[in-house]
Amino acid sequence: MNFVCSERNGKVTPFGKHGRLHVDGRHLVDENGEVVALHGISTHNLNYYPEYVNEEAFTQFADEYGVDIMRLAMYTQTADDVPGYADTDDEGRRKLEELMLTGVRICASLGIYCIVDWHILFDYNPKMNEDMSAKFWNSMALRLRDYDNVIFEICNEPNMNTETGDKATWDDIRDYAHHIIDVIRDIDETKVIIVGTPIWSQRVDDAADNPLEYDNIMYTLHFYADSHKDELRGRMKYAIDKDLPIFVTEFGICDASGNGPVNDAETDIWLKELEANDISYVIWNLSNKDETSAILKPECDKINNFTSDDLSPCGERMVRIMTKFK
Ligand code: IDC
Repeated sequence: MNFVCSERNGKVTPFGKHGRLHVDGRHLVDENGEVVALHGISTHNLNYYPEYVNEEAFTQFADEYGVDIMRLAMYTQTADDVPGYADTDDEGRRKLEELMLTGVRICASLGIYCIVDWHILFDYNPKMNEDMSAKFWNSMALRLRDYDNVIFEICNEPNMNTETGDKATWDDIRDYAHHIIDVIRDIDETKVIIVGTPIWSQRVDDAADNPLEYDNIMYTLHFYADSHKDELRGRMKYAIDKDLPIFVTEFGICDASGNGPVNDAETDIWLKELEANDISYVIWNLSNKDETSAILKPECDKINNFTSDDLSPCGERMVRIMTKFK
């Protein structure tokens, strides 16, 4: 069974056009064997901003902006004083799973794709919450078996403990990925699974040197245009030359804090390279937080039916980027 809508209001949806996706060589490929690149928006922390997961908002993103993928970012540990999946209680976890499912169902009804994101950040090594992760992915794999529009992202950004300098290595991530991919594939063999890379998902070169042995796997690259430039693009090129399938599940047009100045020139260079290489990308973030990367102005308290007046400079840029693909 498949619960994803192929036609809406007399129009073929992105899912209707592409169907279930798989990975071939370094590309994401559709049911007709055509290479696909998806473009969309990431939520901020779902635990923090659950209200933006609503049908009207996602419908506007799909219909007006031409977004064909939404990323549902669920933090795994406390951030901004809001508990994550791993450090809340059972009731908190139940609610987060329901919210995730609501987001997936909305995307399915719109016929767009969506990423379920296990958003590690302060838990810098994915092994820190590995048991909880296995529990979450077992549940998601079971509950989302009939949703062919879903992609699983199993560890947002492995990184480092800035106090001790202890880093999550590619070997740690590989080890974790083997465990979690097996948990998922025991239930569902079809989902594309995206694996984070070391140093805030910037070391795609490490993954390219020693990729996982499974099919249908992609690797995360994240960039923030005002912080990450030629050096990171060099690592991307290295990985592309080694045929590594890359997915940019998060990028910012500002600096790596999610704040700071907008860097249009570097954003242009990045997006041109991604497009030339058919790499999918998703912009950070859907919220009205008082920070550059939020697509809504801080004074916008609406949760849908946004007008151009509600959009921040990042939101305006997002609309220009997304509507190109409409
Ligand atoms: C940032 C948010 C900010 C929040 C912070 C901690 O923009 O509001 O206070 O996280 O939760 C990432 C992360 C992403 C970050 C983003 C900007 O994946 O969670 O969001 N960023 O710092 N990697 C590089 C940058």
